[in-house]
Amino acid sequence: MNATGITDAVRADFDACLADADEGGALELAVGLVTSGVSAEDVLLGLVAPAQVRVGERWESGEWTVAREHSATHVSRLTVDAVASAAHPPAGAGPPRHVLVACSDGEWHVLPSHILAEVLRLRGFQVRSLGGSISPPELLSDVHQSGPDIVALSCTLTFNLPLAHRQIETCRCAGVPVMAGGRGFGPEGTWAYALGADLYAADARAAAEALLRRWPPVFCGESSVQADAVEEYAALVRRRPELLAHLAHALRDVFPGLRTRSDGPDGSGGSGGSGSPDGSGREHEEGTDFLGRLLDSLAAAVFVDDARVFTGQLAFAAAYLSARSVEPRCLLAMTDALADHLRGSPRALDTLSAGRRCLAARETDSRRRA
Ligand code: B12
Repeated sequence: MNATGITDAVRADFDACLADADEGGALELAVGLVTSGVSAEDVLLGLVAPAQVRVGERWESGEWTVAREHSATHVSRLTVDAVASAAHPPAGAGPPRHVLVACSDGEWHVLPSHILAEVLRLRGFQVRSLGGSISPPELLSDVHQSGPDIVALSCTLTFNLPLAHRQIETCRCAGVPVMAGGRGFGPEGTWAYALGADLYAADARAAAEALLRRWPPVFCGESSVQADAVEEYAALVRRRPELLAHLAHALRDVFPGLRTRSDGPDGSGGSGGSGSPDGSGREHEEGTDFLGRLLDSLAAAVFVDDARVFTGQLAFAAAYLSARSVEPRCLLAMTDALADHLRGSPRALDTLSAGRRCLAARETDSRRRA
């Protein structure tokens, strides 16, 4: 039992509800905690959020299918809504404090921002929530229409960082400060500050407390993104289709999914698009999506000038592939194939070298443990 009254047994029961897609059981358990006196904030942050981390681990390890992850996340989403409705937010005292909660462009991890929105509401903030991925022009338009005091920007995936930068700049132009949060902004929000965010908080409770401590929010962030890094990033984005086709061809015998489709004469996979009738077209698409995310992580690492953006993604990819009995050595082949094509991109080459070192260290480590 911890200070919140949420015991390990309660956590295990909630995990079981997620595993069985038991909506009724999950809601009864979570709302029951609130009616018995546990704060709704504690239920959201001490029960639902950590359960979602375990959902991610079970998917990553191959124990759960994507469908099972989806159904569990659906139950968590319903639980967040039910817990928020069962709680009584404080009656509005003082001037209204408007927070606009949005996800970074390309980001479909909505639940973290949803939990943040509910926690802020429970603390008396007036919250408008925009859901998943939103482009800078759409964000700007909403900022103009709704007039928030601050934008709370959520980013889970590091390869969305360059897009988050555009959103932060957009808000700055509109005269609205930005609070950033979510795992994508890195340890202690390192990359949030690098992108010019005015404030960072590690979780929803810290976010509410930081805002209550220092209201109204002010501009204090400054982007440290370098012009030559942006240039090199932009070149990588322009070359993405060519690089992806090169990787798909170079790795067709070592990377899952790629070899199952007949190669066209240009090595780009032919013109059929849908692949063979046995469904290998889909596998090919998944394989190239996977490589595409690695390329995007390399570009994001170049953008924020921090190889950890790429090495973190490689570590995830290696664990994901190992859990599916695929030799993570294919990732080393990927760094080599890319290095061959990126001779004119010094930052990308440095980042790829860091990636190689990270993969080599992982291999030594797993050999030592075997
Ligand atoms: C559910 C889920 C999904 C769902 C999301 C559905 C939804 N409606 O949200 C779907 C199916 C869409 C999905 C897709 C993908 N996912 Co996913 N997903 C998850 C999972 C299991 C849970 C996310 C969640 O709800 N977390 C719970 C919240 C509460 O956690 P949190 O981040 O700690 O949030 C707190 C703080 O960060 C903070 N916070 C968050 N935002 C903000 C904002 C501000 C301003 C502040 C101050 C604070 C703040 O407050 C929150 C509450 O305290 C995570 C696992 C995990 N560890 O999170 C993987 C995970 C994030 N996903 C992952 C991956 C790889 C993907 C995909 C790339 C998979 C694929 N093959 O397509 C796609 C990418 C989609 C995209 N472009 O966005 C990986 C990422 C690993 C990596 N290094 O890249 C993870 C970590 C899974 C894993 N263990 O491997 N995913």
